[in-house]
Parts: sequence; structure tokens; C-alpha cells
Amino acid sequence: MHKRQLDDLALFGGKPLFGELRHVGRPNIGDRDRFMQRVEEMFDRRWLTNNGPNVVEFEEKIAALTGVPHVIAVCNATIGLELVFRALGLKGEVIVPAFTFVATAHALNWLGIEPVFCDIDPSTHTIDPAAVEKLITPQTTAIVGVHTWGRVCDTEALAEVAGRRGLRLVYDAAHAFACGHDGVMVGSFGDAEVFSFHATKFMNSFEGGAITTRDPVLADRIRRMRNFGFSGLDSVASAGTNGKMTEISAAMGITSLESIDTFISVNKRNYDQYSEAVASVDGLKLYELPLEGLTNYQYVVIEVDKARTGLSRDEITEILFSEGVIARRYFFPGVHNMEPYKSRSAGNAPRLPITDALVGKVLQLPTGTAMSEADIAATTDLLRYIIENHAPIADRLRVRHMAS
Ligand code: T4K
Repeated sequence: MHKRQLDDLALFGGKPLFGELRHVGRPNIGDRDRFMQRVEEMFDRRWLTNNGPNVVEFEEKIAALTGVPHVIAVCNATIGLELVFRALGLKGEVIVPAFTFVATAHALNWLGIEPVFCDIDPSTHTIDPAAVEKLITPQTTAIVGVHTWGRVCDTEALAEVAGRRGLRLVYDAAHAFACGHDGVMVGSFGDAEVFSFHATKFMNSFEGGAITTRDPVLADRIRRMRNFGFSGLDSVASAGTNGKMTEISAAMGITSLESIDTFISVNKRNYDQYSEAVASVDGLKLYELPLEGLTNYQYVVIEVDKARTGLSRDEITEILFSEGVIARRYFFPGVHNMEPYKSRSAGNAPRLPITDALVGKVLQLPTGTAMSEADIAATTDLLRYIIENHAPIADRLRVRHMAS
């Protein structure tokens, strides 16, 4: 349904574009019959969790796909990050981007480690190695990079800084399963990497994650810590937690893996369609993924240049919401502006000009197998209509906001 006049917009009384909401992060679901069969087999075995056969198979399949020898499946990526940080013995300060999901910093904070927020590169949205260097103090024990939107961090520069300054290097690879750079798959960079298989990720296990490392000693320690520190039936060798993945999650993970090529090709088709449509809308810029890299295309990210669109990112978001397009503002307002970090740094806020500018203009649009080509065409037509008619829309929004 095309919008032809302002009154067609749902915000001003028209019928919403979508009756059923279109979300960022609508789960991709693989072969349901195969999943149900795995669940039946699981019940027959009466083995529901604690390193069962599905978890072992899932780990083996991730190892084969990433080329990393040690894979430890976990209940979610947040616990995965905590396990890695604890197993590496991190303490003091750890440098981390503020442009990330809050879990990256919370995993440090939960262990009593101070996240020190670093700025990013404006074109890649990943941590800026030059900015990292300036934040290193005698208390720094590690750097945590985030492969934001599946874009591999500048791993060479980060490895160089970490090596020279004697720091550990960990990657939050929550967005970057099946991504790679220069022929190397994500999973093998740094001391360890952590994937997320949360329902909203392009490849899911309901909740879940996986830690990958090339270090056998670290892998053993993490495996033990995932299971309360148990090293045998009644022997506990270290502190630990419960980070285990359940069998039903692993069944979903394996089933998702079997459809991974379809998920990626649908995401790529969506990305290309958005890319072509957005290119002709003044003031919108699609975040470009590297052509030479291997990626999963799971996020469609645009930047809004208000000087050209005439409407702010938040005004555009408000209109999209009313039309049933639940676009997201990840990672607004930046982790440094969330609690407990904001209050802690009161009066001494970190200087993060690139992050601060980006959180005000970035927007993620719905993609994945739940979005049809017609849905994307309708969404981009709507964006074009909004921006072409920004002046009268802005007037109406002003009146509306004054009245409320
Ligand atoms: N590091 C990074 C860089 C991350 O992005 C994340 C998670 C993590 C670490 C931690 O990973 P995990 O511990 O979660 O494994 C969502 C996800 O919950 C979160 O996993 C993800 N990043 C983040 C970027 O997005 P929310 O709170 O914004 O959205 P949520 O989960 O409510 O769902 C988003 C939309 O998806 C909703 O509008 C509805 C839709 N949805 C969601 C679920 C769960 C569905 O349609 N079906 C569903 O089953 O965090």
C-alpha cells in the first residue's frame, strides 16, 4: 500500500503499512520436521543437558565451520564472555567499545572488572586500535573487540597492540558467526572469541552461544568452569558456574546450521534490495559490508543525515513504528551512557565523539527470512515517501508533539 498523502501515514490517522509488526531480529527457523525428530530422539535418550550428544555434535560442527579446534557451547554469549574473562584471569581495567550491546561491558562489570570505553572507527563501527593504545594504563589487562554487524575488527592492528603491551585479546563475536576476513574465519582471532545464538541472531539455538579458542589449556579450563568447576564425578578443580547449553538448544542449533546457506542468501538478497533502494533516498546511507569479506548480512544498518533528510533518526523511527516497522536504534545511547557506567564516570565522562555522533543517527531495518521482497519494497517506499515529504511531516510532528 503506497502512501500518497500525509493523512495516509498511520501517525496522522491512516492505516498502518503492516498489520503484523515487522521486527529486527525475527528468528530464522530451519527444517521444523528435522528439529522435531531431534527432540523425539532426545526424549528417547532421556538425556536433556550436561554435555549431551547434541551439544557435542553442535560443537564439532562449529569447529568444522570455523576451523578452530576448541569449541565450548554455552547457554548464552553473555555467560560465554564471563567464562572467557574469568578463565583468562582478567582484572583491573579492560578496554572495550562503548558502541556495543550492553552485555559486552556487563560481562566485565559482573566480574568486578572496570570496562574502559573506547571510540570506534566511523566507517567500520568497530574499535579503533589507535584509540585503544591511548587508553592503556598499568591496570589494563585486556582488549575486547566487537565484530559489529559481522564486520571483522582490525585484528592485525589489535594483535600488534596487545602483543606489544602484553595484553590479552578477546573478541565478542556475537554478530559474526560464519564471517571471515582474508580467508580466516571468525573464531580463530585473539585468545578466544564468543558467538551468540540468541533467537534474534541469524543462526539461533533459542538462547545459546559458543566460545572458540586455539589454546587447549584455556579450552579445558573454560569447559570445567562451564560445569561448576567439576573435573570428575565428585572432584571440583576450580571455581565455576553453570554455563551449559541444553540438548534442546543444541538440537535447534544443529538444525539452524543445516539451513545456514539459505539464511545467508536470503539476508544477502535483502541487503542488496535495501542497498539499491536506499541509494536513491537523499540523506540515508547504508552501512556497507566489505565486498571481499565473508559475512552473514544479518543486520541492515542505515545512517540518517538529518541535514539532508530534514527529519531526525528518531522522528523517522517514530513514523516507522506507527506503520508496523519496528526498526531499532542499536546501540543508543552508547554503553557509557547506561548505568552503572554513566553515574560512575559522572564529571569525568569518556570522550567518544564518533560513538556519540553515531548513536544519534544509526538505525537497523528488519531483515531475515521473515521479510519478503514485497515487505522490503514497501518499507523502502515508505522511507522514500517520508523523506521526500519531510517538510510538511516535520510541521505536523511539531504540532502533534506540542499537543501531547
Ligand atoms: N554482544 C553483542 C555485541 C550482542 O549484540 C549481544 C546480544 C550479546 C553480546 C549478548 O548475547 P546473548 O547473551 O543474548 O547471547 C537483542 C538480543 O536479545 C540480544 O541477544 C542482541 N545482542 C541484541 C543486539 O538484540 P533486545 O533486548 O534489543 O531485543 P529483543 O531480544 O527483545 O528482541 C528484538 C526483536 O526481535 C523484538 O522486537 C521482537 C523480535 N523477536 C525477539 C525474540 C526473542 C522475535 O520476533 N522473536 C523472538 O523470539 O536485544
